[in-house]
Amino acid sequence: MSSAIIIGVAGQDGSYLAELLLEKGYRVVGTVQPGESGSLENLANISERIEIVVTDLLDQNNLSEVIGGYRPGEIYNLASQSHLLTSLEDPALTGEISGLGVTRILKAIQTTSPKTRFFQASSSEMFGRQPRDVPQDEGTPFEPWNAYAAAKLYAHWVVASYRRDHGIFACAGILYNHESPRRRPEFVTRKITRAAAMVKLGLAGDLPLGNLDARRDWGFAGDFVRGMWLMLQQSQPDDYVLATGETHSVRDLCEEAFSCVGLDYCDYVAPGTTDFRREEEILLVGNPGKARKFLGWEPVVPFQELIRMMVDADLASLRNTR
Ligand code: G4F
Repeated sequence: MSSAIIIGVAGQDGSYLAELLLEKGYRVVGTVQPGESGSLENLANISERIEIVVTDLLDQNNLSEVIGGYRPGEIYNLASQSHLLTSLEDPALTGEISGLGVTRILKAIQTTSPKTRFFQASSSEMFGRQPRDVPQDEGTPFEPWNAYAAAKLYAHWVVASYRRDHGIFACAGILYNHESPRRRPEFVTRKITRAAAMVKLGLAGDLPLGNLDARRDWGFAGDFVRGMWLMLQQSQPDDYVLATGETHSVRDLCEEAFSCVGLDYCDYVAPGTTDFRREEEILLVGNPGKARKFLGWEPVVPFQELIRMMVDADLASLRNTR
């Protein structure tokens, strides 16, 4: 029986990946960080079928015990403080978890379970504010602009060094924005789909936002976890961009979400009323050509369907809690 540890199983990506691996017949062990065991709602449907272990990315001995204890076929690291602004409130902790934490996992693999295959969630944020190429691919130079991106890049390069110097089967996915009904509401997609549902149900009247012209390459998290799994099934380890290759603006997102509930976003959205990176004019869009060619990976859920799925889920959960 195949086995996997998902580090950070309680988040959006962890829960989708756990479901995918269970469907494929894996034994799944999921880790949560100390103090996190109360927030497992994403796992509600599968909690009986996975084992949960508290693991601390700051503690080398603890990681070695857990990894050496299970010696799984695969480990996926999806743990990080992924909300950009929150991660920058404690940049040292961000570096500890998103950067050094990955080194500790790789060290534990090398010393206790060197045949384990490893996936690391890298981020398109590593390309910085003015990427040389549009769209970006695996050869685009990295120019991280903040502590979150720098920590992710440190981890990305440590993955490459363990692959090259220690023979570990380690892969990194350079992930563009990926969303779902399980996205936390501090991210802009969920903030908007939830607000559209609330306005529709008479629970809110307006939606303060930052820059409506900001653009992102938004895909569905369920498609992305399939890409992660595919990377670990290849004969050789490598890094791949996972992206849709399309961008939409925050304005498109508002238009789409409010139209799902039969409303015009212009009547509710107050742009420029949060100071959310108002100055931002970057064009982050990925070229998933390598993943398509070598992994046979395609994002299946298009933007409109993704937003519809999120609005419908928000409507359903708000109706349930009324
Ligand atoms: O949803 P966001 O907060 O995601 P962001 O910053 O792009 O980060 C996500 O994707 C990255 C990969 O590219 C990951 F590395 C990272 O971990 C995370 O998953 O913001 C999306 C866009 C930004 O341009 C932001 O400036 O929406 C813009 N925006 C405009 N008004 C807003 C708002 N974002 C938020 N969260 N809230 C606003 O009111």
